[in-house]
Amino acid sequence: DSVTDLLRGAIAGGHVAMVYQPIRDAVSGEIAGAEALMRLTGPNGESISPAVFIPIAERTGMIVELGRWAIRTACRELIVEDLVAMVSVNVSAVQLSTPSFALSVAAILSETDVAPHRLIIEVTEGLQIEGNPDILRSLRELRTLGVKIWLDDFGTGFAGLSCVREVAFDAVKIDRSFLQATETQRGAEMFRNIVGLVRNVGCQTVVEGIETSAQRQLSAELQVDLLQGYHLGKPMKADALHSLVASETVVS
Ligand code: G
Ligand code: G
Ligand code: MN
Ligand code: NA
Repeated sequence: DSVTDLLRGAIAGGHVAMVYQPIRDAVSGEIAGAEALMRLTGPNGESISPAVFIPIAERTGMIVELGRWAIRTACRELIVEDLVAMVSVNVSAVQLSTPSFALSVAAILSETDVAPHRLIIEVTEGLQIEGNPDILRSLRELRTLGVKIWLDDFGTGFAGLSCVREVAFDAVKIDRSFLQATETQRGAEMFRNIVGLVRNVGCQTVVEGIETSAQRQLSAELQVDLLQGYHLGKPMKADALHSLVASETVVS
Protein backbone atom coordinates (compact mmCIF):
# COMPACT_ATOMS: atom_id res chain seq x y z
CA ASP A 1 0.00 0.00 0.00
CA SER A 2 0.96 3.69 0.08
CA VAL A 3 2.77 3.59 3.42
CA THR A 4 4.79 0.59 2.24
CA ASP A 5 5.79 2.50 -0.92
CA LEU A 6 6.63 5.58 1.12
CA LEU A 7 8.76 3.54 3.53
CA ARG A 8 10.64 1.88 0.68
CA GLY A 9 12.25 5.15 -0.41
CA ALA A 10 12.02 6.92 2.95
CA ILE A 11 15.70 7.06 3.87
CA ALA A 12 16.94 8.09 0.41
CA GLY A 13 14.03 10.51 -0.03
CA GLY A 14 14.44 12.12 3.36
CA HIS A 15 10.86 11.28 4.39
CA VAL A 16 12.02 9.79 7.66
CA ALA A 17 13.58 11.79 10.49
CA MET A 18 14.49 11.40 14.13
CA VAL A 19 13.18 13.59 16.93
CA TYR A 20 14.54 13.55 20.47
CA GLN A 21 12.75 13.91 23.78
CA PRO A 22 14.79 15.08 26.78
CA ILE A 23 15.34 12.69 29.68
CA ARG A 24 16.14 14.64 32.84
CA ASP A 25 17.92 13.89 36.08
CA ALA A 26 15.15 13.83 38.70
CA VAL A 27 17.22 15.72 41.28
CA SER A 28 19.06 18.37 39.27
CA GLY A 29 16.56 18.62 36.41
CA GLU A 30 19.46 18.65 33.99
CA ILE A 31 19.17 16.97 30.61
CA ALA A 32 20.83 13.59 31.10
CA GLY A 33 19.98 12.18 27.71
CA ALA A 34 17.22 11.86 25.15
CA GLU A 35 14.93 9.23 23.64
CA ALA A 36 15.11 9.02 19.85
CA LEU A 37 11.74 8.67 18.11
CA MET A 38 11.20 8.06 14.41
CA ARG A 39 8.96 10.31 12.32
CA LEU A 40 7.62 9.70 8.82
CA THR A 41 6.30 12.48 6.58
CA GLY A 42 3.77 11.74 3.83
CA PRO A 43 3.72 13.17 0.28
CA ASN A 44 1.53 16.13 1.36
CA GLY A 45 3.71 16.96 4.35
CA GLU A 46 1.43 15.14 6.77
CA SER A 47 2.92 13.30 9.73
CA ILE A 48 2.28 9.55 9.73
CA SER A 49 2.04 8.08 13.22
CA PRO A 50 4.59 5.47 14.30
CA ALA A 51 1.59 3.46 15.49
CA VAL A 52 0.75 3.16 11.76
CA PHE A 53 4.12 2.86 10.05
CA ILE A 54 6.18 0.87 12.60
CA PRO A 55 3.92 -2.23 12.34
CA ILE A 56 4.11 -2.00 8.53
CA ALA A 57 7.88 -1.64 8.64
CA GLU A 58 8.00 -4.69 10.92
CA ARG A 59 5.74 -6.80 8.73
CA THR A 60 7.71 -5.99 5.56
CA GLY A 61 11.10 -6.38 7.24
CA MET A 62 11.99 -2.79 6.37
CA ILE A 63 12.34 -2.07 10.10
CA VAL A 64 15.77 -3.75 9.99
CA GLU A 65 17.23 -1.13 7.66
CA LEU A 66 15.20 1.74 9.17
CA GLY A 67 16.29 0.64 12.63
CA ARG A 68 19.97 0.71 11.69
CA TRP A 69 19.47 4.13 10.15
CA ALA A 70 17.75 5.29 13.38
CA ILE A 71 20.62 4.15 15.59
CA ARG A 72 23.25 5.65 13.27
CA THR A 73 21.37 8.95 13.02
CA ALA A 74 20.83 9.19 16.79
CA CYS A 75 24.51 8.45 17.44
CA ARG A 76 25.63 11.05 14.90
CA GLU A 77 23.18 13.83 15.77
CA LEU A 78 23.41 13.59 19.56
CA ILE A 79 26.55 11.76 20.65
CA VAL A 80 29.11 12.67 17.99
CA GLU A 81 27.92 16.26 18.43
CA ASP A 82 28.15 15.71 22.21
CA LEU A 83 24.73 17.29 22.75
CA VAL A 84 23.79 14.89 25.54
CA ALA A 85 25.54 12.14 27.50
CA MET A 86 23.34 9.32 26.21
CA VAL A 87 20.66 8.49 23.69
CA SER A 88 18.04 5.74 23.80
CA VAL A 89 16.63 4.11 20.69
CA ASN A 90 13.54 1.88 20.56
CA VAL A 91 13.90 -1.49 18.87
CA SER A 92 11.34 -4.07 17.79
CA ALA A 93 11.31 -7.82 18.22
CA VAL A 94 11.97 -8.19 14.48
CA GLN A 95 15.24 -6.25 14.85
CA LEU A 96 16.37 -8.14 17.95
CA SER A 97 15.51 -11.47 16.35
CA THR A 98 17.87 -10.73 13.46
CA PRO A 99 21.04 -12.73 14.23
CA SER A 100 23.27 -9.86 13.05
CA PHE A 101 21.60 -7.16 15.16
CA ALA A 102 24.38 -6.73 17.76
CA LEU A 103 26.99 -6.91 15.01
CA SER A 104 25.30 -4.08 13.14
CA VAL A 105 25.19 -2.00 16.33
CA ALA A 106 28.91 -2.68 16.87
CA ALA A 107 29.60 -1.52 13.32
CA ILE A 108 27.66 1.73 13.85
CA LEU A 109 29.47 2.41 17.14
CA SER A 110 32.83 1.82 15.51
CA GLU A 111 32.01 3.86 12.39
CA THR A 112 30.77 6.83 14.48
CA ASP A 113 33.39 6.33 17.20
CA VAL A 114 30.67 6.42 19.88
CA ALA A 115 31.40 4.86 23.30
CA PRO A 116 28.99 1.90 23.75
CA HIS A 117 27.77 3.00 27.20
CA ARG A 118 26.33 6.16 25.62
CA LEU A 119 23.82 4.15 23.59
CA ILE A 120 20.72 2.69 25.19
CA ILE A 121 18.52 0.11 23.52
CA GLU A 122 14.89 0.29 24.71
CA VAL A 123 12.97 -2.94 24.51
CA THR A 124 9.28 -2.96 25.22
CA GLU A 125 7.75 -5.30 27.72
CA GLY A 126 5.30 -6.49 25.08
CA LEU A 127 8.18 -8.09 23.19
CA GLN A 128 7.93 -11.50 24.85
CA ILE A 129 11.62 -11.71 25.51
CA GLU A 130 11.27 -14.69 27.80
CA GLY A 131 11.74 -17.98 26.02
CA ASN A 132 12.85 -16.25 22.83
CA PRO A 133 16.44 -17.46 22.36
CA ASP A 134 17.22 -15.10 19.42
CA ILE A 135 16.19 -12.01 21.37
CA LEU A 136 17.98 -13.17 24.51
CA ARG A 137 21.15 -13.78 22.51
CA SER A 138 21.00 -10.30 20.95
CA LEU A 139 20.53 -8.76 24.39
CA ARG A 140 23.52 -10.72 25.73
CA GLU A 141 25.66 -9.62 22.79
CA LEU A 142 24.63 -5.98 23.24
CA ARG A 143 25.48 -6.21 26.93
CA THR A 144 28.91 -7.67 26.02
CA LEU A 145 29.47 -4.68 23.72
CA GLY A 146 28.79 -2.38 26.68
CA VAL A 147 25.52 -0.99 25.31
CA LYS A 148 22.87 -0.19 27.97
CA ILE A 149 19.53 -1.98 27.89
CA TRP A 150 16.31 -0.49 29.24
CA LEU A 151 12.90 -2.10 29.63
CA ASP A 152 10.18 0.18 28.21
CA ASP A 153 6.47 0.41 29.10
CA PHE A 154 6.91 -1.58 32.31
CA GLY A 155 3.64 -2.83 33.75
CA THR A 156 1.55 -2.77 30.56
CA GLY A 157 1.87 -6.40 29.60
CA PHE A 158 1.89 -9.73 31.35
CA ALA A 159 5.61 -10.32 30.90
CA GLY A 160 7.01 -7.49 32.97
CA LEU A 161 7.87 -9.23 36.21
CA SER A 162 9.36 -12.34 34.64
CA CYS A 163 11.24 -10.12 32.19
CA VAL A 164 12.89 -8.16 35.00
CA ARG A 165 13.74 -11.45 36.69
CA GLU A 166 15.36 -12.96 33.57
CA VAL A 167 17.23 -9.98 32.11
CA ALA A 168 19.52 -7.59 34.00
CA PHE A 169 18.15 -4.32 32.63
CA ASP A 170 20.16 -1.21 33.40
CA ALA A 171 16.95 0.75 33.84
CA VAL A 172 13.20 0.25 33.72
CA LYS A 173 10.77 2.82 32.34
CA ILE A 174 7.55 2.69 34.31
CA ASP A 175 4.63 3.03 31.95
CA ARG A 176 2.87 6.39 32.02
CA SER A 177 -0.46 4.78 32.86
CA PHE A 178 0.77 4.23 36.43
CA LEU A 179 1.66 7.89 36.83
CA GLN A 180 -1.69 8.92 35.40
CA ALA A 181 -3.43 6.80 38.05
CA THR A 182 -1.71 8.51 41.00
CA GLU A 183 -4.63 10.88 41.60
CA THR A 184 -6.34 8.20 43.64
CA GLN A 185 -4.80 6.91 46.85
CA ARG A 186 -4.84 3.39 45.54
CA GLY A 187 -3.10 4.45 42.33
CA ALA A 188 -0.48 6.46 44.22
CA GLU A 189 0.26 3.50 46.49
CA MET A 190 0.65 1.22 43.50
CA PHE A 191 3.00 3.66 41.76
CA ARG A 192 5.13 3.91 44.90
CA ASN A 193 5.35 0.12 45.10
CA ILE A 194 6.30 -0.27 41.44
CA VAL A 195 9.07 2.31 41.80
CA GLY A 196 10.29 0.43 44.89
CA LEU A 197 10.15 -2.94 43.12
CA VAL A 198 12.25 -1.70 40.20
CA ARG A 199 14.79 -0.09 42.52
CA ASN A 200 14.99 -3.18 44.73
CA VAL A 201 15.95 -5.44 41.83
CA GLY A 202 18.87 -3.10 41.15
CA CYS A 203 17.57 -1.21 38.10
CA GLN A 204 17.59 2.52 37.63
CA THR A 205 14.06 3.95 37.67
CA VAL A 206 12.73 6.08 34.82
CA VAL A 207 9.28 7.66 34.96
CA GLU A 208 7.82 8.60 31.58
CA GLY A 209 4.75 10.64 30.73
CA ILE A 210 5.36 13.49 33.20
CA GLU A 211 2.74 16.07 32.19
CA THR A 212 2.35 18.18 35.35
CA SER A 213 4.58 19.69 38.02
CA ALA A 214 2.69 17.62 40.61
CA GLN A 215 3.70 14.43 38.79
CA ARG A 216 7.28 15.63 38.63
CA GLN A 217 7.28 16.41 42.33
CA LEU A 218 5.75 13.06 43.27
CA SER A 219 8.40 11.22 41.21
CA ALA A 220 11.18 13.26 42.80
CA GLU A 221 9.83 12.49 46.28
CA LEU A 222 10.00 8.79 45.48
CA GLN A 223 13.65 9.28 44.49
CA VAL A 224 13.18 8.13 40.95
CA ASP A 225 16.40 8.49 38.93
CA LEU A 226 15.26 9.89 35.58
CA LEU A 227 12.19 11.70 34.27
CA GLN A 228 10.64 12.17 30.85
CA GLY A 229 7.44 13.75 29.60
CA TYR A 230 5.81 16.70 27.85
CA HIS A 231 6.19 18.79 31.03
CA LEU A 232 9.97 18.35 30.84
CA GLY A 233 10.38 18.62 27.07
CA LYS A 234 8.57 17.43 23.97
CA PRO A 235 10.19 15.41 21.20
CA MET A 236 12.15 17.83 18.94
CA LYS A 237 14.67 17.92 16.11
CA ALA A 238 18.35 17.79 16.99
CA ASP A 239 18.85 21.51 16.31
CA ALA A 240 16.05 22.44 18.71
CA LEU A 241 17.56 20.17 21.35
CA HIS A 242 20.88 21.87 20.73
CA SER A 243 19.27 25.28 21.43
CA LEU A 244 17.53 23.93 24.54
CA VAL A 245 20.75 22.46 25.95
CA ALA A 246 22.60 25.71 25.18
CA SER A 247 19.90 27.82 26.86
CA GLU A 248 20.12 25.67 30.00
CA THR A 249 23.90 25.61 30.20
CA VAL A 250 25.14 28.02 32.83
CA VAL A 251 28.26 29.82 31.65
CA SER A 252 30.71 30.03 34.52
O1 G B 1 6.62 8.98 20.36
P1 G B 1 5.71 8.25 19.51
O2 G B 1 4.28 8.39 19.71
O3 G B 1 6.06 8.69 18.17
O4 G B 1 6.05 6.69 19.54
C1 G B 1 5.08 5.72 19.26
C2 G B 1 5.65 4.34 19.36
O5 G B 1 6.55 4.07 18.29
C3 G B 1 6.41 4.10 20.66
O6 G B 1 5.98 2.87 21.21
C4 G B 1 7.84 4.00 20.21
O7 G B 1 8.54 3.10 21.03
C5 G B 1 7.73 3.51 18.76
N1 G B 1 8.88 4.00 18.02
C6 G B 1 9.21 5.30 17.82
N2 G B 1 10.37 5.39 17.12
C7 G B 1 10.79 4.11 16.90
C8 G B 1 11.95 3.55 16.24
O8 G B 1 12.85 4.25 15.79
N3 G B 1 12.00 2.21 16.17
C9 G B 1 11.05 1.40 16.70
N4 G B 1 11.17 0.09 16.58
N5 G B 1 9.96 1.89 17.34
C10 G B 1 9.83 3.24 17.44
O1 G C 1 6.37 3.43 23.92
P1 G C 1 7.36 4.54 24.05
O2 G C 1 7.58 4.91 25.48
O3 G C 1 8.65 4.35 23.32
O4 G C 1 6.63 5.79 23.39
C1 G C 1 7.08 7.06 23.46
C2 G C 1 5.87 7.89 23.10
O5 G C 1 5.38 8.61 24.23
C3 G C 1 6.15 8.90 22.04
O6 G C 1 5.12 8.84 21.15
C4 G C 1 6.09 10.21 22.78
O7 G C 1 5.69 11.25 21.91
C5 G C 1 5.07 9.92 23.86
N1 G C 1 5.18 10.78 25.02
C6 G C 1 6.29 11.37 25.49
N2 G C 1 6.02 12.12 26.60
C7 G C 1 4.69 12.00 26.82
C8 G C 1 3.80 12.55 27.82
O8 G C 1 4.19 13.29 28.72
N3 G C 1 2.50 12.16 27.73
C9 G C 1 2.04 11.35 26.75
N4 G C 1 0.74 11.06 26.75
N5 G C 1 2.85 10.82 25.80
C10 G C 1 4.16 11.14 25.84
MN1 MN D 1 10.41 4.16 24.43
NA1 NA E 1 7.35 3.72 27.04
